[in-house]
Amino acid sequence: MTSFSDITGRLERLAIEVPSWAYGNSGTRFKVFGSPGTPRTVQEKVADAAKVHELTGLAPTVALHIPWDLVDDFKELATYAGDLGVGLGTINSNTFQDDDYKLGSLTNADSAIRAKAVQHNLDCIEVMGQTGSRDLKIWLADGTNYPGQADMRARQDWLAEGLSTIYDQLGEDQRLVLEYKFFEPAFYHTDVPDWGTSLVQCLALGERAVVCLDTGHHAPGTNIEFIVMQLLRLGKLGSFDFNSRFYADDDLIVGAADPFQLFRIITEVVRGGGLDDDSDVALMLDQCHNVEDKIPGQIRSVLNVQEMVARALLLDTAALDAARTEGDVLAANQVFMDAFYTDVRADLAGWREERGLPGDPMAAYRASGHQARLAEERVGGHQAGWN
Ligand code: AOS
Ligand code: ZN
Ligand code: ZN
Repeated sequence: MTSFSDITGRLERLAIEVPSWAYGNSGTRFKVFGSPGTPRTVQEKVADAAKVHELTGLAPTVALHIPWDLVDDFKELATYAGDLGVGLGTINSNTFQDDDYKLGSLTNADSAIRAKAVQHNLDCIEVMGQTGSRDLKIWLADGTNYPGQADMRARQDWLAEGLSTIYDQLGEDQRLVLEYKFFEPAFYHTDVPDWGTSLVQCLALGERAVVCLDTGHHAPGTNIEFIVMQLLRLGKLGSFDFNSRFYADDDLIVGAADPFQLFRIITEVVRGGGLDDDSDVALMLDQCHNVEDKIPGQIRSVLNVQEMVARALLLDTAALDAARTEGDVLAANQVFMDAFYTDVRADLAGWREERGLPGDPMAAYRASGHQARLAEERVGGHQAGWN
């Protein structure tokens, strides 16, 4: 039987990358509700991310989105981040907001637009050289809204061609992480809609091309933990974009909609070695905090992941294996559910305090008055743009 003290070593190494855009005003196509204290600059986003890490010890790196987070000097930004106790992480390219990309970017029928999208990703690789980032994450909004609108097969070939040009420019220690999404903003077909497409495109590129699994990017009812298992088994799970959803890609706080699904996903991550010392699976958040304050929203998120990791690490794998071997269905399910229902909150709080962290980071943030200070200092933050 595993006890909490048996798992603290692995908990200690848990690192969840936060996205810069989670700290900006975001929203839906219906409305972006600004909130006081919202960052107005990349530096302020990094400072907010550093506050999350300061109170939780869980979020040592910040993912950037280019061009949203463009600065004149990324080395200076990396130094600024380092002074605050965090590093710059994944670089997310953006070929979904330029008017040229209305009919696609890497899959556009116009070779000049495809070349422009490739160049943007090459520019992101330049940024990676300055930030020291390992991962270039590519998510494409590419797709169509109507049957007949485009040649889906030609688009796969163009995609492969563009990704190959990008991949060839990566450094030996860098990776191309290809994210899939089953729909939105395109509604008839998406050019990287599922893990199979991302996988085959990555296999064609090479060993440093891996899949990003965004937990909000599947049709309702999908067994996401099966995909996690399969990609880990193939050595092709590069990273997660954690969030939660009730309907589509809602980008809500991870674990808020379905903590049991998060637990099931994490158990497969643990089973597949994704939390081992030598694992290069990146755990990242990809969320928007439209109606809640962003820093506490991110604190809640990383705590939710930490809690499910603790529960998954407490899974009695010996008892589970024995029940499975005996074909004892109910016993195996009970062992699994016992781990899920284990309340680890008090143990986690005590362990945090032993390490000089607040036992309850959410309460600590609330009591700090930090949000009110930001609202006062960041005049105009309320209207700060999308990112
Ligand atoms: C879009 O739905 C994807 O999840 C992207 O990973 C991400 O949201 C985008 O790059 C930032 O908005
Ligand atoms: Zn994502
Ligand atoms: Zn998404």
